[in-house]
Amino acid sequence: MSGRMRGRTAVITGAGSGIGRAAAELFAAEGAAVAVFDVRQDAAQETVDKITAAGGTAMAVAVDVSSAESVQAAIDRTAAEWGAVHVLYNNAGVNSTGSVAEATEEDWDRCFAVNVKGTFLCSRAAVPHMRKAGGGAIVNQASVAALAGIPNFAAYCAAKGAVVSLTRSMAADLASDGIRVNAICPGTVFTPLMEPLLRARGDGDLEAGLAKTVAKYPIGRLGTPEEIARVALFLSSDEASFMTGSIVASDGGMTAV
Ligand code: 1HS
Repeated sequence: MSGRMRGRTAVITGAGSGIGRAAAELFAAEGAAVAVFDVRQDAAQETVDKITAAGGTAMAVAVDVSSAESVQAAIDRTAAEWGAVHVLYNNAGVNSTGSVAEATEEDWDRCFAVNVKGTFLCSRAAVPHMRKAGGGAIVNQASVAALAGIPNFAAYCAAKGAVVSLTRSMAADLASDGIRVNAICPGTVFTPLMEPLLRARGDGDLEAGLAKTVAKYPIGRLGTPEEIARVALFLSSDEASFMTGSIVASDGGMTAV
């Protein structure tokens, strides 16, 4: 632990599981007070319990990132509790199913509501607090799906592409406020979000789906939540002080080949 987040308040969305939970634990270990946002209160509370058991500071906030009202209330509550919001990690995301020929309108809308609109709404609510604090850092969760066509994942690919474009737009708009905005494009990490895709890829057999997926990764394995969390920590920290508008792949070489 080197205290890279000491004195900072960090909001992490989707922090009740997967990469978000790993990031919440890591940021807290580095000294941040972490607002653990998740659509499931119990999942958020579990993350908070892990953090507090390790001596960190965190609070659980149930929030639907696709709802402007819910997001505004959650961000304002965080700022009221801790006096500031310095870091926002827009990690919450949902999957989609099917190629463009099969995807349902409902699936498409849900994918954009959470992955894209959620990023917009959380950022919009957090920016005034960051301005008040004299600056901040936003990290958006994109995906390798923004950089390469992933079969049977049309809405997700499109939504993550939008997150990349939104990241560049936000970086341009917010640089003068001292707010840096970057995106991570993780390769596949075995999290609850990924399980349905992996199972479908193996025609219902998770092990077969995992093997097919690993074959796409030159490094010979999938990523871990902790590996992506470390990239988010770096981008959120002063170590990345000259980085804004960057789209950072962390994908074991998947998009390099
Ligand atoms: C869900 C995550 O953003 C990864 S997109 C799917 C990538 S892969 O499994 O087809 O390599």
